[in-house]
Amino acid sequence: MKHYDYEEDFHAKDRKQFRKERKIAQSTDRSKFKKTDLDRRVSAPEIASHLPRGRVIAISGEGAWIESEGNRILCTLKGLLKKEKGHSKNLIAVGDWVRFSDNSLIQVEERTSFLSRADITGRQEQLIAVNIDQAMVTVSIGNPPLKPALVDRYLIALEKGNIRPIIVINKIDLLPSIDAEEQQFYRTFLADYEPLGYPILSVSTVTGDGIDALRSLLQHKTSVFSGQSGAGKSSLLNACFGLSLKTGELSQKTQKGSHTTTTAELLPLPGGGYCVDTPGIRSFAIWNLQPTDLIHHYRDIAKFATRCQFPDCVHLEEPNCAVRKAVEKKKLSALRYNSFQSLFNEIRGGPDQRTRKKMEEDL
Ligand SMILES: Nc1nc2c(ncn2[C@@H]2O[C@H](COP(=O)(O)OP(=O)(O)OP(=O)(O)O)[C@@H](O)[C@H]2O)c(=O)[nH]1
Ligand SMILES: [Mg+2]
Ligand SMILES: [Zn+2]
Repeated sequence: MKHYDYEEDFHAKDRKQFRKERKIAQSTDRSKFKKTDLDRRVSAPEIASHLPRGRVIAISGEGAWIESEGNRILCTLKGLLKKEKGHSKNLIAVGDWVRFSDNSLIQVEERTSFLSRADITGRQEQLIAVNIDQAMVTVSIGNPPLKPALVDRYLIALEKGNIRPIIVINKIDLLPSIDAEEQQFYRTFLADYEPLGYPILSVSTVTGDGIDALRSLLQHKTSVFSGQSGAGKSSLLNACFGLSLKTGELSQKTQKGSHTTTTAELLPLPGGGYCVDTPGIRSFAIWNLQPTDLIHHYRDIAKFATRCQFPDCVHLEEPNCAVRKAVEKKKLSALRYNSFQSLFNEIRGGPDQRTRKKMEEDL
């Protein structure tokens, strides 16, 4: 049997047609733009297969807790691994598969996915969890209030890290008691974000709304819960699986979360699956995001961008910007455009570090 190296050989007689189709495909193809950062990671050197293998379930000041064949072992990072530290704030993260020997980590396996952000200095990457299937981007209504710009930051970081996003809107029981404007904001959010194609769940640990649906999404998968402090990440895990993770009241003074969960931990779920509960974030700056790449992470905006008058339009002030026109005509979500705009200005390096930090906190 003839071996065909390329699809093109196979279709030799339709070559002309094939070329035409390829040209069309290439003109609409975004694959040259690398959405995930995975391939930039160095692959692990030859696996030390003679050593025991385990998974990082938590990291504390003393070292990393590894689970291996039902045992929990505290390991430290020594020698080899420490030298590899480059732009990363943390060399290993919850979810890593490792090889270890005599309570020392010897090797970290290549990751299939990761959730990371820039640390507070903006100069180092901080890994939140790795080797994860899906992330529950946890937001709430009431307190803390719904923040679409924060959701968008997660969507971008998750796309870069090859993790499926699921948007979880908690505290839906508060809907009747929040003011009319906020209620409308929630509805606009749903209307604007549903077309993006990510699953969105409205849930409440108080009424039990959406808890069954959330549980079934979590079952048999490895997930991470991330979001602002006080959004109810730990409460949701407790409600879904009868766990007793510590939860905390919002601060009476600021109505902000009280940073109850202090370390990320990989938890086995009853019935199968794993979940990482993480500490609430104060701000979320995306690691390694170039201004020119930003638009590719906003598919809805990118769709209009090709019609702008100037090919180098950045869709802020330029005349005849098709993106701004689409917002004016309500063909494009103002929530999405606003977050694009502020994130673009932020990563373009406009504001100094202090202002940037403040902007992130004000999200
Ligand atoms: N009204 C209402 N309150 C909720 C709901 N879920 C959680 N809460 C409350 O929100 C507060 C914060 O809950 P936590 O589960 O500690 O929030 P968290 O996201 O884990 O916070 P950190 O660990 O600090 O990041 C607690 O007072 C919960 O009782 C809900 O569905 N409705
Ligand atoms: Mg918590
Ligand atoms: Zn434009």
